[in-house]
Amino acid sequence: MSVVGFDVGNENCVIAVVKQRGVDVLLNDESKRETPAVVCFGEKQRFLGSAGAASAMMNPKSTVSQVKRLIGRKFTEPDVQRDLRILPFETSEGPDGGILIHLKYLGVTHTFTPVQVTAMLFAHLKDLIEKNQEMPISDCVISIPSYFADLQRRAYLDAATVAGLKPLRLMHDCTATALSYGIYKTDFSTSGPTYVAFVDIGHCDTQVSIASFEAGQMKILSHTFDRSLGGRDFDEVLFNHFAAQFKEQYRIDVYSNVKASIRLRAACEKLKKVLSANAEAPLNIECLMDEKDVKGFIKREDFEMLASGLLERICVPCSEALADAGLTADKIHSVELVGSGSRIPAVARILASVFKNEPRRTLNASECVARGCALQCAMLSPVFRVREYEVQDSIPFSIAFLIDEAPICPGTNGILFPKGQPIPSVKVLTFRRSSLFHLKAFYANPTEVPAGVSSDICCFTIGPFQCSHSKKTRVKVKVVLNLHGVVSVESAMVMEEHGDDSSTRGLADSKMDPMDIDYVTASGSTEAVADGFEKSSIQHNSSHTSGDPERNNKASRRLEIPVSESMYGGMTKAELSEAQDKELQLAQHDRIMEQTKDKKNALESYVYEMRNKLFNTYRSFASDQEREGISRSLQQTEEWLYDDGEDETENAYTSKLEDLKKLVDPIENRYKDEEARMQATRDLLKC
Ligand code: ATP
Ligand code: K
Ligand code: MG
Repeated sequence: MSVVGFDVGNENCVIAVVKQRGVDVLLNDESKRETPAVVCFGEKQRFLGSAGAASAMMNPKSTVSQVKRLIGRKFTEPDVQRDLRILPFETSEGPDGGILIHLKYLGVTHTFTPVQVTAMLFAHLKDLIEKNQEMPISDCVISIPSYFADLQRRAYLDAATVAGLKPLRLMHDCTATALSYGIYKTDFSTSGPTYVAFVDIGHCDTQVSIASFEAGQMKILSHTFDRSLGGRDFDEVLFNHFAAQFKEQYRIDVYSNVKASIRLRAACEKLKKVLSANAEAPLNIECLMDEKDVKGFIKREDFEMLASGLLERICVPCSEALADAGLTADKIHSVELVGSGSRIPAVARILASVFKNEPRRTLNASECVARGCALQCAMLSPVFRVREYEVQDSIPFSIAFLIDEAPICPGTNGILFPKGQPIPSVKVLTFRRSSLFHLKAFYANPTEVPAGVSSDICCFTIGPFQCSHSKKTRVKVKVVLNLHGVVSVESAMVMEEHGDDSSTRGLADSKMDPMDIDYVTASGSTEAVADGFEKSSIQHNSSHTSGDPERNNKASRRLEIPVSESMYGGMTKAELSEAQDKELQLAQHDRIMEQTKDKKNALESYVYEMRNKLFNTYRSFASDQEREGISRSLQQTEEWLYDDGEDETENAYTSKLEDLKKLVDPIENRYKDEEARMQATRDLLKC
């Protein structure tokens, strides 16, 4: 069993695998440590990862990138609309308000959801590991941004399911980074916690977390973010600058041309990287549009000027992270800078001014997230033994509940899991009810969640249940914030009481106080780690749902009652299994196309190899007649390959190869026999 961590970014994916001696980053099919997060629908097959990036320019409208921006989001969100404007593929609003991606593939228009495209990426990464490890995998830990809303988390889990993966945890990017920072460090001060700020600047976003470290444990104090501030935005600054310049200088409007936009954007990204190491950089693109070659040039200081607005925005989540953690900058022991977007030198400068502390790059900036996920996976997996280490993460958004439209605890706006609540957590609520009721989960504070994110999370229907004498009865509901940061009602139970107690209390409670929190168990990872994650209270509490017989005979009887959930968007079971079938079909088609390509190549090289051997190595083993016959067949096959056989089936290539082999094999055998004879003679002489 392999233990795996995935960091699927907007630009790059990294796979980390735990080996006996440590964590390794897996090389992809191009021997690179990072795999582009690109899915390209080519003429005959899909190209995923690096192959996808390589084919992107040839199929701009059927290449999907930055799908992580779109997963679990609503089409009409202003942020989504802004992203879609720079992405070249076609989209529309789905029936659930989500996003649908339309593209031409194999002659027809196909429609995919972002979940399906994400699943394609997951499946590709899974494939890479399975080829490398030579065994199937499913258990994994996948990183997500801390600002992912419930629906996005569920969408990620669905995508993993479609790809045949089983995430043991969705882990916040910075938490994974903090884990890979803390677990190997043994020199933390013993006189109190050490506070470290992690700043991750990726392609599309910036995330900041402050963690507190003590020997053997790590606790996240705050998660803050700017969801729309990443390397890509710096590219865009350069893009707009040069687009305007070229309009003036060359009279071309890059915005009006999809291919030219893609090429200029890619050139600007390269330029930005060059500027990270050089004081100035040129930009040259041949035949950008209207058959015009363009030339540009920029100094680092001019780039920094153009990007000054972006650079200042980086300070915002940093200050918020300090405030949320209840710390001032001087309490921060160090600032760790990760994510490749942070390689712009000005970023470090601006961070130094916020934290009054020169940021460091102790960690591998592009690999630490995946490495942390792999470590977490090892800790959660029964297969590995990992050093005892406590990871306590938290959610960045307050989650509240309504019971039949009224807040569950009137004084607190119904907040059950406040911002900063440890993940995972379990709370057991007791209500007095006489019939079926609804619990609605929502984000309590619109200013905490990113703009445009709906506050609705999920609606749970508890019941129906029978209530004796139509009096109110106690209903216990177990609400869980699980390891993925997803809320759910795990179970509900009617507590049938005997005697007068129930009726009097029922009356007293009615209307005035529809609910009381019977007992609250917040299980952070303290408990979970102590017992091993396998027995985290989520699972261990679920064991009582069947109700133990001894208790049933006492004063109150527990009866489990049904719970159903209705999402605001997301996939049904049927849609999920349909997507699984579709993915299998697409993958099967790709496999066939790959095999066909291999068989065609094999035939082609056989033709060349044999033609060469026929007139060299095998020359004296074939008669003139044989040689002529074979030569003719080779020639015919070659012509066929360039003509009718250009685009044939796997079988057609295989049978052509077999036909040729039938002709060549007798000669090859004569040669081999002779070789063996000579070897035997040589061996004899040596003795
Ligand atoms: P996200 O975290 O947003 O999902 P990601 O994890 O894929 O995205 P990273 O791989 O961390 O993103 O960073 C990619 C970004 O880093 C790109 O915008 C890329 O242009 C930028 N980048 C890479 N190298 C450099 C460099 N040397 N200088 C400046 N920027 C760079
Ligand atoms: K990444
Ligand atoms: Mg990232």
